[in-house]
Amino acid sequence: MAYETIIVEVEDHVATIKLNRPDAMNALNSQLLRELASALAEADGNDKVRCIILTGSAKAFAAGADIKEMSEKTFVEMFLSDFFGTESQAISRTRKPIIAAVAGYALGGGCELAMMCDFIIAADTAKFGQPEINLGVLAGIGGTQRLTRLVGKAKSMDMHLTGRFMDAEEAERSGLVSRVVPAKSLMDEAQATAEKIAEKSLLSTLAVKEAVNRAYETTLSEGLLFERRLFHAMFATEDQKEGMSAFLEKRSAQFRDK
Ligand code: CO8
Repeated sequence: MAYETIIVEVEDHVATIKLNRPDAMNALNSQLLRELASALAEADGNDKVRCIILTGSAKAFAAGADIKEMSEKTFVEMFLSDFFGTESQAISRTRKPIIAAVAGYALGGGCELAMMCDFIIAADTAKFGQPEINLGVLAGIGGTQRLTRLVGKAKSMDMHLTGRFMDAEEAERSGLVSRVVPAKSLMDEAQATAEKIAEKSLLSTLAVKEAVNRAYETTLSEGLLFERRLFHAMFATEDQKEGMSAFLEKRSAQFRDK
């Protein structure tokens, strides 16, 4: 499918989706989010793809929802269209792992989009923020919920109430990003990480994603049971036999997603 606001490339087993609205710092408008949801669904359904990278430009991952598109809207329009609701739910439904590779600004909806991914690798130039308060609104696609779970209440309140930006080093220290790399190696690092994930059994990969995400949705005892049952279920797969035999035979495993 042809897209206007994103660029999609598939290399080996990795689909890279690049946000591409350079004149607007990759601000997220309805078209971009629709296209992104569609590209993610395509990647999810493409048997060749085993991991997805979402990225922006050197200057901006995304500087937030498109303020020009939103500024004149009424409550009735926002509510009736469930503005960004369908698209953001579609993004979160992606089953394959998504790595956000973030350089430059990830603000407002841009920070929220990065947090919808499974983990964030940040360039040392990355700047995260939830500055919606400066516009007389607040985060609307998960910022108050996901940032709080990732960095805790104190820092989340600080970010949302002051609108200040967090640099990459603070973001790593706070648990928002999994690692920080020099800007020039961001995409190589993301690609190498995605390829490493792509080598695993897709069965375990999808199970890991479901189990970790379940930690946000349920009690500890239910989550532990869910994880244990998934672990038991893996023993119905050929990949479990292959993975454990390969270890014992001191060779690398050849997973077949069976
Ligand atoms: N929307 C639209 N256009 C934008 C946005 C944006 N969020 N951010 C930047 N741009 C545009 C600018 O208007 C400018 O365009 P032009 O050249 O036509 O004037 C161009 O990008 C370059 O921007 P700047 O000249 O401002 O570049 P600077 O380097 O001086 O500053 C910043 C870069 C710091 C990123 C600055 O542009 C900025 O502060 N941007 C806005 C950040 C912001 O407030 N983000 C939050 C937006 S609201 C939001 O995300 C809500 C999400 C929830 C939606 C929920 C729906 C249910």
